[in-house]
Amino acid sequence: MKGTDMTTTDTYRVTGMTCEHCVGAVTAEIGAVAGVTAVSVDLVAGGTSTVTVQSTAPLDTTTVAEAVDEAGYALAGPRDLPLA
Ligand SMILES: [Cu+2]
Repeated sequence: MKGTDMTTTDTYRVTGMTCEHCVGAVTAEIGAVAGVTAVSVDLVAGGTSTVTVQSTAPLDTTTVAEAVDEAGYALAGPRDLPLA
């Protein structure tokens, strides 16, 4: 065992979200992924929203994509967003 508070933060882009209900659905689905400790969504209604996910270990992009798909939305790009 090394560190105790290892946290990975990844940023994803999700399209198709339009309101707080969408945010709630995506937050719940991604939040249910094993290892995820926090999900925050920067909503861009009708555009490409930014979803920041914190987890105890690096997540598999496919797993996140499936969670987003489950919520009814689409992952637009994997962890490739440099936050300005
Ligand atoms: Cu909505």
